[in-house]
Amino acid sequence: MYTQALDTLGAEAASLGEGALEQRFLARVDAEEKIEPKDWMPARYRNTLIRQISQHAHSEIVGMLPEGNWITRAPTLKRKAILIAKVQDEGGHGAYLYSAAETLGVSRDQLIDQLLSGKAKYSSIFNYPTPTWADVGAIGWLVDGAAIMNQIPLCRCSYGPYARGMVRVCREESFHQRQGYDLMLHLARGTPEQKRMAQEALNRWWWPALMMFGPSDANSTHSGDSQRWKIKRFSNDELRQKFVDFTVPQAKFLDLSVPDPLLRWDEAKQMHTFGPIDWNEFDQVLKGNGPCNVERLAARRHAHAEGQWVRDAASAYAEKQRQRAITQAA
Ligand code: FAQ
Repeated sequence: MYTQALDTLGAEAASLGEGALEQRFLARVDAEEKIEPKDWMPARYRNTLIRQISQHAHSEIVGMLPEGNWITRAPTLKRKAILIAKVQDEGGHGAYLYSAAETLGVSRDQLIDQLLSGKAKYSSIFNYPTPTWADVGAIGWLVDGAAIMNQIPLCRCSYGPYARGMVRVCREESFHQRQGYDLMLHLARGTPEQKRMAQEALNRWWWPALMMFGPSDANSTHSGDSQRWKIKRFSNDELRQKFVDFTVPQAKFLDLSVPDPLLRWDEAKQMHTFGPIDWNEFDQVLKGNGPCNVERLAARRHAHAEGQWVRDAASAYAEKQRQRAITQAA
């Protein structure tokens, strides 16, 4: 646990009032200094980070499930090895992110309880099903693609542990995106039936991928503070737009159609305009009514219960080591 009393300015920090501390904090953020766990930070900054980082961690962990569903049915040994590595990477990302959240004074057990009790949010995207092998390609291409677009700027986030964690996560996500695109390319250039599968997967994942970036800027409750504190460097709509502009040419190269009849290239603005997002669908998924919300939480609860013996064994071993150290020191 870290406390404000451990601020790197030591006694000087203790002598400053809340207002002066906040001013100093904002000046450090403006100067692009990283805020570290032991530094003074406003409670709202700390809570915003705990919220975002833990939601991000939960997303990585729940995000293992839709693709994990295909590990036993991957069509070749090579694809299976790639998929196992990718799903394992996502688990690793969750672990780094829980560690980053812990530096803010919250315990991993608390965070996991919040996920399993249904109190915590995780990304809407992982509440959609993966009925065909092409969905694995669409997730890598679109979902990891969207994740990279959102996470590259987080490498410059003002909070040091989160920013540093993101550097490695983004490198791995790039590999994930490439393998997804490669899979889609093989299907799109395969038999007519394979190409149809690829198109249907794009149809299923396009709009949920756009929703991943969060509500429109007008409805984003946290963006103002998060951008002021340089946690977020771009707004939800800015990142969504970048994603569309980046991904539409990739769909063209695959010779697949983006399922949006209103999608146009605006020559004057040098960007795509696109049709309205169904925010009602997004709200329903956030409320727990998406196609797979119940299934995803049930799978996590089952995995957690099945892992109880591992946690018990690790605790018993740690206790044995502690007792041994006491005996040896006596
Ligand atoms: N789903 O005010 P804002 C991945 C909530 S990782 C669910 O705009 P903020 C890797 C939001 O929490 C994917 N809830 O919020 C992978 C807030 O609720 P609250 C996850 C959402 O935080 C790939 C409320 O709406 N990535 O894909 C969503 O400023 C493949 C108001 O929203 C991250 O978590 C949503 N899509 O901006 C793994 C990145 N959007 O807390 C496996 C880090 C918004 O007030 C396979 N997070 N909400 O109850 C972020 O960048 C931000 O948190 C945003 C949302 C941009 C997601």
